[in-house]
Amino acid sequence: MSDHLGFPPGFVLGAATASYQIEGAAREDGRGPSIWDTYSHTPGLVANGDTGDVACDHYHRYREDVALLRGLGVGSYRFSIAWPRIVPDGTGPVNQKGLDFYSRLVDELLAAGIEPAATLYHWDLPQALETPSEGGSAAGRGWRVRETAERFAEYTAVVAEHLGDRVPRWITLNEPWCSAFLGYSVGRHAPGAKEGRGALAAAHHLLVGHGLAVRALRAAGVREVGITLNLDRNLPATGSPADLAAVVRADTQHNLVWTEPLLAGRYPDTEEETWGELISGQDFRREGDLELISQPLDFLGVNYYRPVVVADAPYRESDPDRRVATDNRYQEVPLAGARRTAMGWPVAPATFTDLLVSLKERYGDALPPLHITENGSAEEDEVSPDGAVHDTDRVAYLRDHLGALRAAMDAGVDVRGYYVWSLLDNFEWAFGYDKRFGIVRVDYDTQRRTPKDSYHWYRSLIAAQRG
Ligand code: IFM
Repeated sequence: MSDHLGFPPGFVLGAATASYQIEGAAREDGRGPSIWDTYSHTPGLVANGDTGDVACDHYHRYREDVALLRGLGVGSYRFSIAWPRIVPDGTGPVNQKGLDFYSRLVDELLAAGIEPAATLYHWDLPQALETPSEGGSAAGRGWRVRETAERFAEYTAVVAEHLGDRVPRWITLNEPWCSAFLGYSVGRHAPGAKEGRGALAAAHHLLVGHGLAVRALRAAGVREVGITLNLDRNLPATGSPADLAAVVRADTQHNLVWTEPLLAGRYPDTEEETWGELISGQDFRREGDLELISQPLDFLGVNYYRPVVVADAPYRESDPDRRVATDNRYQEVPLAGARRTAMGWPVAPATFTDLLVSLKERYGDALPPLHITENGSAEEDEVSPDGAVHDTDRVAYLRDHLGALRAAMDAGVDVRGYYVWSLLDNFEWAFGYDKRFGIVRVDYDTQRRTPKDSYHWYRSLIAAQRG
């Protein structure tokens, strides 16, 4: 059942996870609380009241999980580091036990012949940076304030000093769109705020934090530095001028707000959109910020799952705070004829090729090499009487998206690696444990891991690629 897509030699085939989604051990070995602990423990915010307290218990079972990675044959494993394990209060004393955990994980990976790829921020902000703890030295207010970006750089420097010699690939932020807009505008992610302007400030401070972290990583002499964005391929619902304009709004808020400052050193300003105006002149902008944000990168991480079909929606100009809210800018409608995953997301692999090619067309030589840092699907998995999980839809999804990636490379896009999301079923944020993205099933009652058919398929693909 193997496919051979003929990726160039050295192309990385990997798998990805993130700290809060798999680690558990939320109150162990000095880890401080994060905004996701607070959010998930607030009744009504996460499906079934699920939390990351135990998750996949990876903190204790990391050796077993690295053995699964070794069995898979991946060249690289992307994991994230929980900031509150390293600096429990967001600023101040460093927790050696937290550093030791990641050090053990990295050594285990290296011993298995797997390159570690570390993400520094996959959404688990120390709670003290959102709301200061009594007697603590953090100012609070999360990414709304610049201080959080500065604390992020300090934490980055600590981690880089301890792991920089053994971890070759570093990702500063994962999907800052989610942190800024789901976290501070829509309220569907921690810290659950619903503020227009708060989201704008958060977006800018996340980018400043990225820039400061790049500097810290360079100072530590690490090999490769990048950032991961979740970029959308937005399609118009109809050819009407209103829907086409809505696509521009969607592209601007979802993609260009990040790619323009990072790759072109400016905020977007299109005929339809006024982000430059929204952001410039705000008191949180400082001279030199765009130079800091647009420092050269070794790679750009792209997470891709699905296209978004965009229809015009009433655009209420009256309330400036609501101008940045996603639901005030366009409306998503179903993609006719497409299968939907368990997330309700349409499956349309060719749009992956189109997104990657469009990035190359827009940025040309200013586009760094790409790593696909996440791609995968949640499916309604069932355990068969034989104990196996025959996840044929996920296999098809992965095969078709890897094919679409290959097509983009054939069209001239420089892509260096691909990480499947995810190695394990895990805590899918506001959806709790209901949505399963893993190529390995996790039974949350027993913590038993069962490789699904997709794991076996991916292993064959990797073996074929290695020749
Ligand atoms: O599970 C998430 C991950 O944390 C970030 N990217 C999207 C995935 C699936 O929703």
